[in-house]
Amino acid sequence: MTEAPAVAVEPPTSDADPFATEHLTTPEPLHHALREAGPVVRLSRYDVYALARYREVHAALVDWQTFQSAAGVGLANFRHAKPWRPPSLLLEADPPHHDAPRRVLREILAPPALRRLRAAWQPIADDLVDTVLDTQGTDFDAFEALAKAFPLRVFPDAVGLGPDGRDNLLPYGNMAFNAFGPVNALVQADARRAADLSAWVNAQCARQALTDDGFGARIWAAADRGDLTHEQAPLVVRSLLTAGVDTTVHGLAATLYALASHPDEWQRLRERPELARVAFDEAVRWQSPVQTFFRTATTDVEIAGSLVPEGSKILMFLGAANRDPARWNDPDRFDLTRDPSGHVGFGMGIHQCVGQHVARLEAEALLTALARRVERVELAGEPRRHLNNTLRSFAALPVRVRPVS
Ligand code: QZP
Repeated sequence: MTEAPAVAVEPPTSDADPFATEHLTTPEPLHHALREAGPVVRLSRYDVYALARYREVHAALVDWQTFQSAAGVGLANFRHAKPWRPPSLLLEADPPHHDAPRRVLREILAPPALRRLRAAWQPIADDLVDTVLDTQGTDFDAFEALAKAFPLRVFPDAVGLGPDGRDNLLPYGNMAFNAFGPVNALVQADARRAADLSAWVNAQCARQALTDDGFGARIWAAADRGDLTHEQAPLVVRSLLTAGVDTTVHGLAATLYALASHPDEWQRLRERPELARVAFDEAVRWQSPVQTFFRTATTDVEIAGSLVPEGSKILMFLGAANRDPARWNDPDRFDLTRDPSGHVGFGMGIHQCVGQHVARLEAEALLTALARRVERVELAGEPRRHLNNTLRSFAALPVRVRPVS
């Protein structure tokens, strides 16, 4: 990215609505059209700029000085519009404010801190798969039975939540991820429960609501040490509850969908269970459970010859970048022999998903359990999508399995 030049080309314009049902349901044709149209495309409907090629998405993600987050990473510009909730100290902040909360959460969610969870989660995943096979037989909904059930069994306990109201977690996240988009029918449908869901989540962030051995307690302990203020602590807990549930549920669903629809890749995983991590990352590349988010230009900036004015919202298409043929060989293929590292499904740069090690641990435990007990897995019907302005989500994933005899 460079300073704005004296002469800049007008970027091509599209009147497509990326948040329309058609594109949320099947995003690939729009992604292809946006990549082909040019490195920057103006979306006239929302007066924002779109990046869909890997090179520009990656460059914008790593340039936090030019592409800020503090004006919000949704369509709403916090410079002019009041956010729907107090901004996240991580997601909706830039350095230097971003740094302390990020450092605290990075330590708490780093691989060494997760070793105990690795040991604890594998038997829980094994038990879940056993129970599903015993009680539901060979045909079941892998979204409900596995992708949803496993994170909800392990993650709220790891945070240290109490037993009541956990069924609010997915609807709260669904609302938060819709809120990054325009105020369309998806956002309006959430409005009825918004106040109650927010009140419940906010109450769970209080110190006395959390057990003394979870991620939540460790955030409060960081405040006692002076690494955060006591006013910041509940908002950092809120980030775990917002970003840590729906993302992993739909990320695991994407992985199970990929494997169920690619029998040769399932066989490869069966032969080499250590491929579980690659399978998850390749599925995150291939489906991009987080499809889009925005940045805001802090200055007039030239992107590949086009001027993007100061204050503009810039929509980054992670899913399009993750299938850009200029970056990936045979990008539409789900392929466990490729190296998916460098995908932008977890973002890139200073905001890159701080919970990704937790997500990978959940995926490893669940895929390892399944690969031990299931010889074959295939789709038993069309998967059903759930529409969300940001998340590529599932409502049902019917599968048929052949258990190991
Ligand atoms: C959501 C938060 C892909 C991101 C938009 C996911 C996300 C990250 C952080 C938060 C929420 O801090 O609340």
